[in-house]
Amino acid sequence: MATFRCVQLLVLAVTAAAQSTQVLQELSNTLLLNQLAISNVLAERDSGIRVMRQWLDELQSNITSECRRTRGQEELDSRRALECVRPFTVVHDRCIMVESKTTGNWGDMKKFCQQQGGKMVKVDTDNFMYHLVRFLHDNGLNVKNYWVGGSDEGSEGVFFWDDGTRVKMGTPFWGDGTGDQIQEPDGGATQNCIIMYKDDHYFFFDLPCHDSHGVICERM
Ligand SMILES: [Ca+2]
Ligand SMILES: [Ca+2]
Repeated sequence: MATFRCVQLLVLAVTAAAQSTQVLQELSNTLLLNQLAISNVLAERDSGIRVMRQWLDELQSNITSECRRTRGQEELDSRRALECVRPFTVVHDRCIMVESKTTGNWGDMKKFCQQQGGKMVKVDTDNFMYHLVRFLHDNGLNVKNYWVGGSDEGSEGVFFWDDGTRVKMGTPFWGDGTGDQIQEPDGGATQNCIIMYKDDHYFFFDLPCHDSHGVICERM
């Protein structure tokens, strides 16, 4: 009887031990799963942080280069403003003087610009031309025609600026007449000097160089 009781107790102990082992195994599995989940979360977090860091680096780099560009432009503007003193004034990064009171032929007005420490203006981009014409209107200077620094004197039909570069032809620089709709330049050998012509929105016209008009000068 005593032996049977011992066997019973042994069976119970073994069963209890087996149950404990299973519980431990289940706990271990749960722990492993949790570790895996945490690892995934950490990996995702690290990946997110990496992306954020890259994004912040790019943002910082963009801000730095934009600051440099703005600072450079401001320095250029203020240097230009310091250099560009009366009677000249800054028009779209160029140093300009518009003379509407003194008038003369193309050669006389070329000398006039030199006496002011500049030379006749070179209008070589449509952007600058737009701002120059706007400047004339904004400052009540749209009352005269103005000589500019281009001519085809000595090279009929081929216009050059003072510095030897070719004058761009066609639109948007040249006008097309005020009544005849003929594309300028149209004067052949009788018209060799370029003017910004008031009655055609200040587009270029070739006119006789001995005519008397105002001038736009530029300080380089
Ligand atoms: Ca000509
Ligand atoms: Ca003409």
